[in-house]
This record gives sequence, C-alpha cells and structure tokens, in this order.
Amino acid sequence: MGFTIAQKIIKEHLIFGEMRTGEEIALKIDQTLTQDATGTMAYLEFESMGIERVRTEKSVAYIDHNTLQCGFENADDHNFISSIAKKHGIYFSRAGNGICHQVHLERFGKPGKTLIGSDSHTPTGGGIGMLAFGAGGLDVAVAMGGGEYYITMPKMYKVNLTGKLRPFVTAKDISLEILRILSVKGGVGAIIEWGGEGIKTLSVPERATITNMGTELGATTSIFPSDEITKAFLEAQGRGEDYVPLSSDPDAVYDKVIDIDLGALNPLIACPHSPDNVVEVASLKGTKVNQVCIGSCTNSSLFDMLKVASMLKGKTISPDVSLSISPGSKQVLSMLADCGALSDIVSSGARILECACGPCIGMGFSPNSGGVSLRTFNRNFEGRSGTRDAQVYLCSPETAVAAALTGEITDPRALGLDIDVKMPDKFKIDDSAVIPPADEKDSATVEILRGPNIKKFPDTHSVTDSISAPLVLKVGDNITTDHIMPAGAKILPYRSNIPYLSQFCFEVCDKEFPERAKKAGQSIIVGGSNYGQGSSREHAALVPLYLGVRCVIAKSFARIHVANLINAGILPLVFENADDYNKLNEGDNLELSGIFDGMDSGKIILSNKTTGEKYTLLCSFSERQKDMLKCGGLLGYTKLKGEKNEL
Ligand code: MIC
Ligand code: SF4
Repeated sequence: MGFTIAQKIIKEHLIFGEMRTGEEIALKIDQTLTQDATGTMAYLEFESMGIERVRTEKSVAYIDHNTLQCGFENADDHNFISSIAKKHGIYFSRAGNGICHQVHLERFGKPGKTLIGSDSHTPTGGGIGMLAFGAGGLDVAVAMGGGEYYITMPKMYKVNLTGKLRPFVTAKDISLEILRILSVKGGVGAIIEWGGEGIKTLSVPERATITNMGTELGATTSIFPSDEITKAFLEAQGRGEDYVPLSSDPDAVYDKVIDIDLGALNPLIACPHSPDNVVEVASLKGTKVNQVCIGSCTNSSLFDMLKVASMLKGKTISPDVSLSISPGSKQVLSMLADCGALSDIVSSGARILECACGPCIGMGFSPNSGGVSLRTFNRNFEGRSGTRDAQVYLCSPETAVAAALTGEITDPRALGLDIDVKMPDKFKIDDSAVIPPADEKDSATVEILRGPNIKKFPDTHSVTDSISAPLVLKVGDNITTDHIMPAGAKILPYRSNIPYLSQFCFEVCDKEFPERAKKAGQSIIVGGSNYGQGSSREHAALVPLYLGVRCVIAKSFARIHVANLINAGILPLVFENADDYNKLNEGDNLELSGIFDGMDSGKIILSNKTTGEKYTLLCSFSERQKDMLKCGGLLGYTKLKGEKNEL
C-alpha cells in the first residue's frame, strides 16, 4: 500500500508511535514560528525550561499581531521577544516585515519539512508541501528546545480538483466551497491533501490561501504536492535549492475523497458568523456594505494585491464604503510600490494599513455599529472585528473590490472588467527586517528586556482522583477561542498578563463568568460540540486555569484547544451520551470520582449532586497525557522529566 504526501513526511519524522489512525505519535520538528500575541508567553515558557539555544533547523519570531501601540505594553513585548530571540538562536522578523505565514512562505518554508507555529494558520506552509501545524505556545516552546511534537495520527482526506477556475472565481472560493461541503467540523482529525489535474492551474499563493483556510475546517493540517509550480515559486524567491519534489503514491489510500470541478464554481461568500455559512455572492446582490478589508494571512500575497490594484485602477471607491488594504509583507508592499500598483490602490481612495494582521484580529479598523463588513480574511466569528454587532462576511479579493466600488455585495463578474495578472519571475529579496540571532559565544551577554506588563505563568494544579465543583458555565456548539478568550486591540496587549486578561474571559457569552468562577474557587465548564474551535491561543486554557476551571466537559473538542487544555492541566472529558448535555444546568454541583482509574479505563462517572443523576464521560488519554495531567500540565511534566534526566 502506498503513502499519501503527509504519511511520507510523518514517516521521515516519526520519533514515537505507530502510524495507525487515532494513535498518538510524536514528530521531530524542523522549524518553528511564533507571532507576538502568543509568542511572549511561549518564550516565557521556553525560558523556564532553561535551554540555552534552540535545537531546530530554523526558528523565527514574528511581530505582526500586536502592532498598534496605544501604550507601552506591545512595544515592551516586542523588545522582550527580540532580546529572547537574539539570545537563544531565533531569527527575529520585525514589525512591518509582514504577517508570519506570508513571510514564512516567502522566505523560510521548505517542502518536506515539519513546522509548528503558535498560530492556528501555520498550515499555510502546506501550500509549498510542508507538513505544518498550529500548536499551543507550550508545544512550540518544547519543540524549540528539541522536544518532539505529539499529535493523534490523523485520517487522510483527498480533495481532487478537476478543470480550471473561470475568471473572477478564485482560490478563496475553493476554500469556501470545501467549507460549504465539510463545515467547520468536517476536517477534525484529518489531514487534507489537495491533488488532481486542477492543481496544476494554481500558483503557490493560491494554494497557500487554500491550506490557510483548511484551519477553518478543523483539519489537523492541509498540504499540496511539491511540484514544478512550487519549484518556480522557490526559484523566484531566490531559494531554488530548497526545492524537493513531493507527491503521493498512486496507490495511496484515503479515508475520504471529495471531487470539485473548478469550472463549475461561482464566487462564494461566508455570511455572519461562521466561515461555513457559505452562499453564492450573486444571491446577496444589493446588500449594502459599509466597510471592505483586503489582506490577512489568507489573501495578502502579491498575486492578490496585483489583482486588486488592477480592478481599482482609474476608479474611485463608493463614497459609502471605507476600504482598507493590508499587504501581507514588506516584499509585497515594496513590489507594489515599484510597479506602480500601489498608486492605483491609493488613488482609488483605499486606506493602506501596515503589513500586519490588523483588522483581522480587531487591531484597528473595527466596523461601525451594526456595520456590514466584507473581508478577505478567514474568520468572521461574532465580535472578532471589535464591533459586537457588526455583520462580517468572508470573500475573495475580487468580490471585496466589487463591493468597494459599488457599495453593495456584487458578483465581481457583473463589473465587466478584465484582469490578467502574472506571477513575477523574480521576487524582490530584501531580508533586512529579519534580524539574525547573536553568535552562540556572545549570547551570554545579551540582556533580556522585560516590561512591567509581563506577569508570571498561572499556578498549575495536578489533576486529583476526585473533583467536586459547581458547573459555572454552560455554552453551546462551536464555541470558539474568540468566545473563551477574546482578542482585539484593547485586550491583546495583555497576553503576558493573565490576571488582567481574566476579566474578559467568555465576555461574549456571559460577562459575569469571571467573577462567578473566582468565587467558586474551583469549577467545571460544559460545552457542546467542537468546543474551542479557531485559534491556537493557549490563553483560552491558561485564563480558565487561572480562574479555577479544573475540567471541561463537552460533546467534542477542537484539536489544538484540547491539547492546550491538557498542557494546562485541565481535564477535558466527552459525554458518552450527547443527550446528557441537556440534563446539566448552570449552578449544578458536580462530582467526578475515580478519575485515575477512569483515565485508564476510558470512562469516568460524573455525579450531579443537585439532581442525583449520574452520567458517563469518556476520555482516551495517552500515557504521556495522563502523566501530564497528574503533573498539572506540560510545564510540570517537562520539569519532572528533566529532574529524572529523561528529556
Ligand atoms: C487568530 O487568527 O485568531 C490568531 C490571532 O492569529 C490566533 C492566535 C492568537 O490568538 O494569538 C490563531 O489563529 O491561532
Ligand atoms: Fe493574523 Fe488574522 Fe492570520 Fe490570525 S488569521 S494570523 S490574526 S492575519
């Protein structure tokens, strides 16, 4: 039996476990990346491990999320990360150099290598045939220290593309189509390989749009083959030597195969408030639009920006629309400037934002009250834009420009325009905004710059054999990490200050939650299916930990979040019978007993002291995860292993 692309890379990097679906495996990690919103905590964790020099082939620290500096906090964090990077052998990509995933694709990613990043869109690297995963900061810290990365061996899905996209139908529409087919839960536990004749018509930036948005399917990661198109991209980036060909075997076996005829696709759009709420753009014709944002790690490549410039050239945007453009990297922005396309964009009335995440994470450019915002981004969760009642839609750059020009949702084909944009043969190479680390011999002299906003890691608690605690919060299906630990310009600067952040925990669902949880001392949360979907932010586990949450019971969990809960020493359990969810109420006094035996047998009994009922909860922890939970999480576990010389 042959191998899929992912299985080939896994096989080469396998340190522990068997490549059997559902079993825990450990992988050697070649590269890591961090961004600043998760990076500060990740580097504090790395420091606490006492390792002098990163042991990866390449580790890069990016500043791209917290770039609005409305006080000292973000600037202090940037200095902290830059000094840590210098000392410990990490490359530092300065603010302004671009969004981590875009820059990593351009300058560092390599086909066939493994990458983990403290950001859920790290699978963008799959666009050049990397096996790239989003992970919690602690997992990235361990990998920087040379430790392995644990995942559950995923199922293998294949998407076969046939035909060719018609004009004004784009890679973003392919991403939205697969979300329409599979939903935000449809990729959980799977790696999605893209193949078929149709991929030969897709450039690397288009492929990267698709692997980027695979995250919204809940997929472990997504990957394209490394082929002549990959080679041309790497050569154009002056990195031809990084190319290796990579494809699946003809007799590779997949758990699911989905066929998409590119020629049959129409422009699509995801409606509020979920990326899988997808309809055809034409069906919303005439909907008034207040704001349009073009950029984010999904759609900010030179290719995207040139198309946008070509559509805007010689035109003025609607007086009713505010348009922002955030190019993905310094390379993109400077090439737009050199070829004159930037002038076409500026002349149209667009507002140019810096090369960073910006509006995607509510860092500025929040819409007006109840405003309709069309964004080329990957997430439209409620409140994420910074405006609680905004109506955010996700679409392609072409559909976004059509709305900016007309003031309403418009199928871009209705404009009767003609665009023909080609990828350049050579990109402009200037890595001056990437600061290399100090030589190993000089690292002892590098001083770490720590601002007053950096507070200590929350106290951890070993899981005990029984837990008695009230149910302090019951939430529904598809709760995102943006619900659990919101982001946005006002809160993001406090990512290294867990006590401050804790006031905002679950703010979108229930403003009283933090106070209630603190009062309870220790507590339990109940959730529906796909609990914790979305970002990789470990703060969605660390903040509940700080507030006393000891256990989360749900119908099912999202992959990165469940790993973050275990890393934080919080017990994640699943209802055996999903209907039992309906029998629990906020305020019920709950008791879990025989937890240690239950972790072995896979079943733990939950007693509801308020109603007298009992329910069965399931778990399937590996030995490592059980040990971790008993040590109060990954930090305690790593320290213990260090003391026993078992690292
Ligand atoms: C996001 O898109 O939600 C983020 C902000 O990039 C997060 C990381 C974070 O919360 O810092 C992600 O996707 O992991
Ligand atoms: Fe940044 Fe948005 Fe991409 Fe997250 S999804 S990395 S906030 S651009």
